[in-house]
Amino acid sequence: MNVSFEQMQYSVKEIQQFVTLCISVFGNYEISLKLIISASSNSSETDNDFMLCNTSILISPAEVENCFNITIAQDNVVESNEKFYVALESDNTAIKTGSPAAVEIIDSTVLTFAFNHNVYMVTEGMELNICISTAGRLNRSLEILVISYSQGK
Ligand SMILES: [Ca+2]
Ligand SMILES: [Ca+2]
Repeated sequence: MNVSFEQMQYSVKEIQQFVTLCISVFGNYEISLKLIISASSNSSETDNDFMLCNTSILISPAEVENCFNITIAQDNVVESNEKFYVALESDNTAIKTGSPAAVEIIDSTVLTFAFNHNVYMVTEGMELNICISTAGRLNRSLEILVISYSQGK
């Protein structure tokens, strides 16, 4: 009998929180079969960018499809898209497993900057301290330009 992923490529946005992979089952058998699921990362890190909740699944007789979820972490880091591979294995030689499926995680972290206040007041001759708050993280440094202009008299 043969088991293989329905799609060779899956794509998920980080914000969607999980991706569903489905396996097609071809062939007849009379007992439940255990399949081992493993993931290997290319650019993403296991348990950091995604979590494989189940490392095995049981396929019952007469089942022609079995789906499972992989949790995708919303890590709040602005980064490139990441990719990992999911493979099926079985220790039963009667089961033929198809090729691994690739999952691409599309980054959805947005970096935002804001001043802590809309209006600042300062006495003449004193120094004004302005703070900027950020949401989202970058794994490299970034230069932002601050400009000032005057309004009114
Ligand atoms: Ca990530
Ligand atoms: Ca991210």
